Amino acid sequence: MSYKISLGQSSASDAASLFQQQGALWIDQLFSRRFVQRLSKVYFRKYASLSQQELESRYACVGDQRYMITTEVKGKFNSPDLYANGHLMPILQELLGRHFVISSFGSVIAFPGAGAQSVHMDYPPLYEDESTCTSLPPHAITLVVPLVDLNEKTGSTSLWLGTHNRVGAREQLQKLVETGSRRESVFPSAKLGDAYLMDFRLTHAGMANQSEIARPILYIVYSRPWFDESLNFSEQPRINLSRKQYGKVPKALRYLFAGAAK
Ligand SMILES: O=C(O)CCC(=O)C(=O)O
Repeated sequence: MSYKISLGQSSASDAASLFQQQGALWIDQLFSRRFVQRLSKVYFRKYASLSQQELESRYACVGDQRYMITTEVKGKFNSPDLYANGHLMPILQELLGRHFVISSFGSVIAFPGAGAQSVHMDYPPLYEDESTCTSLPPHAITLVVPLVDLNEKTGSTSLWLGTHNRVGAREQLQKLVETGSRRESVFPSAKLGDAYLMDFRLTHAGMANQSEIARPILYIVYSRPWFDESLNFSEQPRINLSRKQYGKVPKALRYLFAGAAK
């Protein structure tokens, strides 16, 4: 079964139920290509030119030549078109309930020559018992917005569909870490404007960047309001939103940033 949808052909509840089955959803042209081109231009100017020393002192290294950068929520990045996309909000509401918030907001950049990332889940399981974890609805979902076209050269994200709700996925993950095999995974060849969602429990890994250009992806993690993601952020803030920029968030959407340090 495919995990890709086109807007206009799927209702929010169809999209949500496909996501629930697969643990991932690739949404064709969720954003306009032009909008993402603008984000990409700003991102490359501000972040892709940081020296290795700057990157290492400020941000987590999440693989070979791969860094997690908390991008400033400012200018084009401080836009409801990005963090409160009108097509996405109803899908997230179905999956995370009405009171979800933005848990973290940043990017992962893989520089040319970066090797494949080690296979992982984004967070340790909430409960020891695997069948408890797999029977629960999602508690956190990552929205990935590629800032270049993703393909086998630039490298996408390998996804093991269905692992978010499958008993046995923990054991499988251990084996994948040992073997490095990508055989049972799929990857979205997402074009600028496309986006994909991943359940926090999904097994996945960034692919190698075999191209000559840096490959950044923006991510926004949406979660239930009680979820605390701080384990992933020992080296940097989860969200970089100044008081001034918070003032630019429309009042009706400020609840999304309830967890941002201001
Ligand atoms: O680089 C990617 O495609 C995925 C990155 C990722 O999954 C992570 O850093 O947790």
